[in-house]
Amino acid sequence: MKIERLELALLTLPLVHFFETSFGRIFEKQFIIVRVDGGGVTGYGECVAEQDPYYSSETNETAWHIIAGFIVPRVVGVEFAHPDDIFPALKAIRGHNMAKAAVEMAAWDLYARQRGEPLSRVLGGTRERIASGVSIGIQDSLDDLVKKVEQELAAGYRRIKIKIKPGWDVRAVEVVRARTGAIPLMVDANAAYSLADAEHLAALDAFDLMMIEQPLDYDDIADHATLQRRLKTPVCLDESIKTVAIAREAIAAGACRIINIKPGRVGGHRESIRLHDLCAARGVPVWHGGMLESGIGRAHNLHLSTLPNFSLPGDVAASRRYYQPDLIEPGIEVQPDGLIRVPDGPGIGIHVATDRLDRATLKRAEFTL
Ligand code: OSB
Ligand code: MG
Repeated sequence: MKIERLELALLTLPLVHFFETSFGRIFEKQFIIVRVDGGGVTGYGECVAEQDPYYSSETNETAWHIIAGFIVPRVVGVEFAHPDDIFPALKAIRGHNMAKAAVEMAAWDLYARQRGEPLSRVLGGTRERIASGVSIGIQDSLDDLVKKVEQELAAGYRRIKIKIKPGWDVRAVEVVRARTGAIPLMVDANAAYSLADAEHLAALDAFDLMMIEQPLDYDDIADHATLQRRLKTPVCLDESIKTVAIAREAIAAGACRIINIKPGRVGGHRESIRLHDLCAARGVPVWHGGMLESGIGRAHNLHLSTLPNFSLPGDVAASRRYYQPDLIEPGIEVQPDGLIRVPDGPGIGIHVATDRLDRATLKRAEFTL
């Protein structure tokens, strides 16, 4: 497989509804789409970096800089036997996993399309449908939050995650539990707490949550281990799991009982599969996270979620929850039973509406051999 041409486009898309986490509130998403061409076939990837370096240290500008200046010279015009070989070929570039993943994942789509096989099969997936959950941001009021939860349950979603932060945590969970009953419920703190809050976080143990995601700082494995010893609720790590090696240490330290996999955070599909396999071997369940992706990134997530140890519903919801219209046609839909059917056409198996992509594009660059 050879990438003969690589194109970058920086896009902006308005969100259907604002999204608020402990980092702040956003009304639109800016992101990079990577298009690769080879052998008359096209593949797509999406970079999950955001405008601000809050979720991770990467931003769209750093990703653009790293892809254009350092990744392109190592992949464009280079013959690769398999997309597995791309991440190791980028070893000299330290970090910048979101930039690497965007290119690597586009190459997987290209490879699968060249073979005429769905990406799920090429990745080693074993399911045709995946269980879908939703992530609900911080709202203006607890009433708004309950309304949102009820709306998503009615749409069929199998698991509800609510974002928490100091001042919007125990009470929010208590109200949702009281009003919606024994639903599969979890919370995500996006690193908003410290170990000094352990006592306060232990109050969440009363609500039978599936897990608490990333309560403490993004690089604080040791404190998560201390916290997990004090909580009944399983800790799930997101931001902290930047590499497979860190995951191995986190599991050994008892810092988490569940791991959220986002290919952008670990460098693409190959590293996600390695992380998935490590967790399977250690008896740690995983689920697929989300980064407010457009339909292109979402389709990649859908295919990766077909691997067997993705045993918990992920944040891979219908595309229309975030963007209307989205960049793909038809959109990704959740069935009334809360499952999403994985496209079975070649590659990611979706059609990119290039006219919409062009309209949302702020800047573009092209690289050829
Ligand atoms: O922590 O999982 C997170 C969105 C942006 C950045 C970080 C996170 C999220 C979400 C949304 O929770 C998940 C989704 O795409 O539905
Ligand atoms: Mg998270």
